[in-house]
Amino acid sequence: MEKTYKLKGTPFGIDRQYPREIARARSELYNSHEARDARSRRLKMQIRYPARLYVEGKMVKDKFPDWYDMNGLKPYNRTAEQMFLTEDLNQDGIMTIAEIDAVFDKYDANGDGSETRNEYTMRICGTDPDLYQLSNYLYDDYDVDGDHHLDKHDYEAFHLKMDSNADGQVDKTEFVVYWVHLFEKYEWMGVHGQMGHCH
Ligand SMILES: [Ca+2]
Ligand SMILES: [Ca+2]
Ligand SMILES: [Ca+2]
Repeated sequence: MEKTYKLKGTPFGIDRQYPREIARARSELYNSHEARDARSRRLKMQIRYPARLYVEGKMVKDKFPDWYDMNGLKPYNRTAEQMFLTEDLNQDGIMTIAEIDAVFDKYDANGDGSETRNEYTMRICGTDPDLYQLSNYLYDDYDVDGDHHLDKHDYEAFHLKMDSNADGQVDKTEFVVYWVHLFEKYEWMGVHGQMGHCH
């Protein structure tokens, strides 16, 4: 919806480059039996992002049922900056390992000091189901040693990954650059092997 709104007023309705796969799916939808039928009966027909056919406000076809919508996080650099400002608890412009640890404490549902994939992704499901797929990818990134638990060791390693000039500190610029890259990397990734949906 938000996307549709943003596109209003551009000369051809589409102001950004859709990846070819989406463009093709949208064109297939437009030429589908259902769409032609709707047009011939003068019903209200819409193709919503990324490739969903709506007739009279009802979705009749979805080419990417597992699509996850990251538009809510755009622009990524603003989101990343906002994350840094909230997570930099002592507001000194530096993200420490202890501050990263504190961020994850809120996902530690059973309070054992380590966060499992399930605890993390369930919490994301509770706040924003659209981000469930992304949350699985992010968990892979946080869980540097891949043992499906987040603990001090992972926070140290994650801190190291963000510290691009290797001076032992993660400043706002490093943080934002790292996160924009992460968001962009996972934007077109498709469905994570773990699970399609919140459950
Ligand atoms: Ca700090
Ligand atoms: Ca781990
Ligand atoms: Ca640094």
